[in-house]
Amino acid sequence: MCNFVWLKTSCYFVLVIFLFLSFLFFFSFPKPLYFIKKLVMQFYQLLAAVLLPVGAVLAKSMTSGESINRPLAHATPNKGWMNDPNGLFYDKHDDVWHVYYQYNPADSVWGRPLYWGHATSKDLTTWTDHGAALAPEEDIGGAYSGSIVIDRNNTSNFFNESTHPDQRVVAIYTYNVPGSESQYLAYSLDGGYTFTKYEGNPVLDVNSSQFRDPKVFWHAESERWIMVLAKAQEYKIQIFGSQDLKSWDFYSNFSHHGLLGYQYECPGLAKVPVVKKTGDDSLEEKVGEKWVMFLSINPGGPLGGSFTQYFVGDFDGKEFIPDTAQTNLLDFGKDYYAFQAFSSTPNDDVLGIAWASNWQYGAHVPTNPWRSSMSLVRNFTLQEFDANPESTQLSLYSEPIFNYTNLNNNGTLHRKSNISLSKGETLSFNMSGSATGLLEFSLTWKVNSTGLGAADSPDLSMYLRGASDSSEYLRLGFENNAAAFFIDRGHSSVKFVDENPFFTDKMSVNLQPLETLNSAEATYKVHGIADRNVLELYFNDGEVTSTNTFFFTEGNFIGEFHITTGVENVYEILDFEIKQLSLKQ
Ligand code: KTE
Repeated sequence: MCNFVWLKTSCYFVLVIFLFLSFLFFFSFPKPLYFIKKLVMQFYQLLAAVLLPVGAVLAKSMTSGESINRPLAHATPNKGWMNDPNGLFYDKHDDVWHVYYQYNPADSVWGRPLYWGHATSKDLTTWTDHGAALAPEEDIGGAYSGSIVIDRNNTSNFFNESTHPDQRVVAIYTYNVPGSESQYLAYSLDGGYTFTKYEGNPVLDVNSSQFRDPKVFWHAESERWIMVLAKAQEYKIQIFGSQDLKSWDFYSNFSHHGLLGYQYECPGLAKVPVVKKTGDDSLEEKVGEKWVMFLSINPGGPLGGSFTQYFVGDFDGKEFIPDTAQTNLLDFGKDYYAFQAFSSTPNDDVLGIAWASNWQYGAHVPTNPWRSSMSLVRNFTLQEFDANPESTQLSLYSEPIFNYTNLNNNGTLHRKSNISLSKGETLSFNMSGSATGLLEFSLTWKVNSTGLGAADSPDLSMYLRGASDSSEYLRLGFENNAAAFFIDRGHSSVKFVDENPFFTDKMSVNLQPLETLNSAEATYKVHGIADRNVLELYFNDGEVTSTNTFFFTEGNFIGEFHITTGVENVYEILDFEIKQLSLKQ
């Protein structure tokens, strides 16, 4: 699809070069032919006035059909519909990461028969799509969400020595037909590419139509497989235990916690390392572990539609006990849902992915012939977070896995100096020449609030503008009086952005200082990755995140980054770097 872009660009290029060369040629004419030159020049001006826009329309018409704003470093299905991440696992033997997903290959909206799609990666950044891996029993059915475990000790007895212990893949998923949801097993003898259904399915059936999304893990302390799954509309996360993945004993309910919304979905339970920053804040040392219960809600999210929350507590092998009554948002954006953690990660790191969309509008976003992408993989740890001057909380911090191995750096612009921005001054970075749509940036700024009155626009703003049409842009920024970072994704000529009533265009995130220098000065940091139609923002080294899709006209990739302020002597850019990246072919 990207050769369409080159086709469009090269049409333009040839046209401009041809006009330029012919102007040069006629300028060199001797004086006596001046009147001919004048006539010809007028002809060329007329030609340019007509051809260039026509060329653009022609070129664009050649690119319609396949949407060319497909993200480069976020997993997307080649075609069809994607939601929830499923069955995430790391194959230690082949050093391959596997992502499955809720998949409708027949259309770019959710529908039955619903499959598990499959993608793999060696770098957790670039993905290869393998299409459908797990099919429902009947066309009226759906292989709904679930998880995968590596049954190294063959407790299920599905395997023999011919399957390497690191590749003894067992999927546990909900088989849904209208009116019934029960839990099924399928195992793979080829490392997760094809599956055989267990002939004893279902392994867990409580005669319910709202009983789904099993997340299973091995609990070494009790030597049991533990399953958490949703009794969705009773607001229960039910916990079961098993020795062989086939027979399950009910252990406990974790119910009516957090925001209930319409229903519970896609729960997860993971043991998360507690880390402390040491010395110069770059190193982290592990000081303990706590258990985290993840839970998705849809609809009923605080920003509308879907969202994922989490609770911090302990797990004794049967029951999850939260430390407090507090629930937490896993991400403060609109497009981070159905989070799932990987199985069998190195060092048992807690790495996970969410669906980068929202049920409120996911079926209407203007991409084709596919819809939705996954988020980047994030590495989660628990750290002390100073919520306010008198309280600290144990909070999830996340760091994006953004591996450059298979990416080209198309150019880095870096301003590492203390730049005090004066009112209305703009710091501009232009990378439009080779806009790929994949940008990574990092900005650390300092606020001196002594100069801050009730000014009319006390903000620090960043404008991320389209390379070929700068009237389409994202506006991000920080406002010290509100102690909040804002995201504005409403400036686009794409109809969906303007017309969809749920595609919230302005959001914000409460942002406390990364470092308080004194009573008047503090520093803040944002690390962002924009990938054609998804923007992930990590604040203060991952203390809080906001993930949002955005949609510009096809091919109008972000190429300009402008930083400006509406007040005098308040904001200082301590460090700014921006990288433009592309895929290695
Ligand atoms: C699906 O809209 C319904 O019909 C649910 O709210 C979506 O449910 C099915 O997607 C989820 C999971 O609970 C299901 O297993 C899966 C969450 O595609 O997105």
